[in-house]
Amino acid sequence: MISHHTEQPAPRTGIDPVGPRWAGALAGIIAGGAALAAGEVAGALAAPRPGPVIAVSNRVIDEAPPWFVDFGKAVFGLADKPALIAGTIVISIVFAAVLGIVSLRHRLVGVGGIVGFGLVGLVAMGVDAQGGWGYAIFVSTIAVSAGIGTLLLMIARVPAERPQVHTGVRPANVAHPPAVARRSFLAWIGAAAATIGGVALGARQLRSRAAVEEARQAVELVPLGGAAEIDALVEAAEMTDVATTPGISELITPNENFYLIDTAALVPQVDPADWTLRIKGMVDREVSYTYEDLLARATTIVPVTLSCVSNEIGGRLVGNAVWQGVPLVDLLEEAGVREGATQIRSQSVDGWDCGFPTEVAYDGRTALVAVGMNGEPLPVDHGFPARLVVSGLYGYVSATKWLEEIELTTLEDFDGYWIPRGWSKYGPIKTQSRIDTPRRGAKIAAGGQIPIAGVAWAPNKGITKVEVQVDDGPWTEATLGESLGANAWRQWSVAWTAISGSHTLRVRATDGTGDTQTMARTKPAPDGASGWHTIEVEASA
Ligand SMILES: Nc1nc2c(c(=O)[nH]1)N[C@H]1C(S)=C(S)[C@@H](COP(=O)(O)O)O[C@H]1N2
Ligand SMILES: [Mo]
Repeated sequence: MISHHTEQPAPRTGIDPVGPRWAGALAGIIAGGAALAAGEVAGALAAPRPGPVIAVSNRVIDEAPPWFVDFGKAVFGLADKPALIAGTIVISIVFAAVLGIVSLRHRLVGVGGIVGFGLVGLVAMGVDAQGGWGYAIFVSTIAVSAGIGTLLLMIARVPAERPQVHTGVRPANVAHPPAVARRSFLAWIGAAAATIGGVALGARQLRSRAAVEEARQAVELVPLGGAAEIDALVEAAEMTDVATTPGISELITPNENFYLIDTAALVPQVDPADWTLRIKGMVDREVSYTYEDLLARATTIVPVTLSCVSNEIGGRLVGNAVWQGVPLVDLLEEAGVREGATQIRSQSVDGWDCGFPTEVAYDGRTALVAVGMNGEPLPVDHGFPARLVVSGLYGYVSATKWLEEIELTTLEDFDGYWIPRGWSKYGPIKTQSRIDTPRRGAKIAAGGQIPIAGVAWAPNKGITKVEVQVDDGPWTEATLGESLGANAWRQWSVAWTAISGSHTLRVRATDGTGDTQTMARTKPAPDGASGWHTIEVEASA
């Protein structure tokens, strides 16, 4: 391990006898890369269990303070997860570079650092809901061995420091031996980097075998009589003047445009062939259902608007889809809910959970174990093979994706994932309305008639009235689109002729209980934003 250049006494010119830092850093980076790639390939052998990078990213999402997560969402938007994964890799690489530099003098510290690095991954994979300790030890051992081996191999090849030339003229004969060592070192680094790239690609390839999209494509939803009825209803509703207003939200949000919110760094891949839904806890008998069981019983089909509690006034974290599934109470009845079971807790395969009062499921509203979304099996991103959809509750208390377990418990005994993170225990959706067109800040032509239009929702209550106010004028009642039922949002439109100048447009909705949205503005935390969506536009001749 001692390289040739230490045979000579160290010159006193400030030359480091153990090699330059850049070389140490490179050796460390390559060692870190080798550890990551080896860990990922070992992890991919056990896919869909999460590899070390995803497991660590999952822990960051779960343990990070809310401001960190909010910051990530604000800066990266929908790309917040790829950004988090990239961040995990970058931090690992920087750490590895530092370890490499330290290893130039203290190899044991470098080795210890890699072991520490491996322990972080081990714990992350061990505690992950889709991981496990045996798996974690297997993957970490392989990763750490590859990391240490590569570090020692590379450090031993670090070239001597290039002599510092104070005269500004490089002595012709001095440069050669170090140059050869440097070239050989870089050749080793290059070869290792290529190997790491290959292994990483292999890991990706292996992991894609665990993807369930193919299994999903093969699923056939039960064709329902009701489906044709709903299709006809939707088709008719889509032809009204309100629905065809340019710029208005589509009545049914296509799956690929439906907002996505979850804490999974990598979308869980659940093979329906080895999946069951269990109902347990305060029940007379535990029951479990296979995917086939649920498919055969998924005879309820209904449009329901789903919203995220984080949706800002005027925001886009809301969508309306036609869900197909099994009524939740049918399954609960088969298990037999015991006296005193005041809360329904549900959990996903990746360990996320939430809960809502049992009485909500029994108050007559639509509450489904859903297997279909807009005529297709649930998209993998939206919870394949099954999820909960409870009309009138925000997603964070009800809409568990990749559903695996329903547990009857009490309100006191359990708080869902988001409750200790600052969100309200109860999450009824607040009645809301949004102006889709014109857009905020739009420049419009004065004198001509334009539509002001959008959507309003109060799932489980329904929308009965939408009103629009221009500047401080009177509230004008909008024309409503066809209703798809009390669970679905309603499109609305008003014709407006603007005079030159800037204008403030406001909207407010009234729901089926007769309540009109409050003008009092609140932030989304802790129980959903309130207030009227208000925008400014500019009209000119
Ligand atoms: N497994 C799991 N299910 C989950 C979540 C999650 O983080 N994990 N997030 C919930 C939240 S906060 C919302 S708003 C909805 C969003 O559902 P969507 O992504 O299908 O729009 O899913 C809910 N179900
Ligand atoms: Mo949410």
